[in-house]
Amino acid sequence: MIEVPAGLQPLLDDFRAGKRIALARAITLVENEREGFQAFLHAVLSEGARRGRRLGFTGPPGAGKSTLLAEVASAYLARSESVGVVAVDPTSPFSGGALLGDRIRMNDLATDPGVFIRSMATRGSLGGLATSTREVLDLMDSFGFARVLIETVGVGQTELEITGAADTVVVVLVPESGDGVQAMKAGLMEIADIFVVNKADRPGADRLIKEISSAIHLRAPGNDWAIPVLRVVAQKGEGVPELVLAVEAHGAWLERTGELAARRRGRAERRVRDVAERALRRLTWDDDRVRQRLAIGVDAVANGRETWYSAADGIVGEVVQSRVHNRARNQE
Ligand SMILES: Nc1nc2c(ncn2[C@@H]2O[C@H](COP(=O)(O)OP(=O)(O)OP(=O)(O)O)[C@@H](O)[C@H]2O)c(=O)[nH]1
Ligand SMILES: [Mg+2]
Repeated sequence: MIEVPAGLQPLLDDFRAGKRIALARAITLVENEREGFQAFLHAVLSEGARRGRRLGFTGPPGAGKSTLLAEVASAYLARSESVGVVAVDPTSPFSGGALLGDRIRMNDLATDPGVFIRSMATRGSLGGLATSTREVLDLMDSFGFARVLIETVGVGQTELEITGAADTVVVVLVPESGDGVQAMKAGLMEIADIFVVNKADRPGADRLIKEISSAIHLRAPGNDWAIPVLRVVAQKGEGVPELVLAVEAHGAWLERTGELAARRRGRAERRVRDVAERALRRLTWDDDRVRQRLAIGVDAVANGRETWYSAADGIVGEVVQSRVHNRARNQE
């Protein structure tokens, strides 16, 4: 699994040489889980800790996340920091036009040679989405961007999970009625490192800022990062320099307190477990004897002679047996 197939070697060379086209192809390789994708990831990730700072933007549909992300990206580009962008579009009927809209809004940005933008559509399988998005972020990191920006719509658990892959999470809300309450319900309160009240050119911004600020005070003490609530008009770039400063301050806090290392460790643990569990699943169902045991177990359950508990127990027993057997054979 760790050996990169010979066919992928040219792609690996181009990726290492920093060619954009190779990054785009590598992302496709990973998204489609084509043969050798894990070996490819292993190869580029084991080359050292080239880690970009990851900044996530989340919030309700149409809150101005893309507009804001483009502004923040421009600020980084202006100081010669390269930027990778991953925009995740949920395939929800409510945001059918999101991809096209993002393309238009990010157009100016996309012509800058310092930036690389990738949109990903969510798939049917929830786990699939979370997994491949994380891997695309890994690719972005190892390609060597100084900053990796992620946009997700804060609508469901999966989106929250992806946002959890960021070092700093910016939750973008707008003064439309009930947004603050909505945010708390959607679990956005728990994941925010920075709040942005965008579209502050519209009425109700002050009330929302107050609402969020008092909700923050109700949160459990002990966390000594004071979550800022920023007033922003992304369309005009107002409040963007303050946001960039807040992101820096949060980054410094993460490092000072050891929280950055803790978050990355937590992420690493989830990833190792994920990959190990996937490998175990493959190992289980790729084994002929296990599949035979499954068929027998299913019949027995259908006839009322076994329950799924005893049948599953039999399968686990078979997997262990099979491992012991293989190990003994390998040692001969
Ligand atoms: N009035 C006002 N409109 C804004 C502001 N920022 C963005 N918009 C507009 O809000 C609309 C949605 O902006 P986007 O940046 O696409 O929002 P989004 O959150 O990325 O949207 P989705 O990705 O579709 O969820 C666009 O028409 C923007 O021009 C702002 O500060 N004030
Ligand atoms: Mg968007």
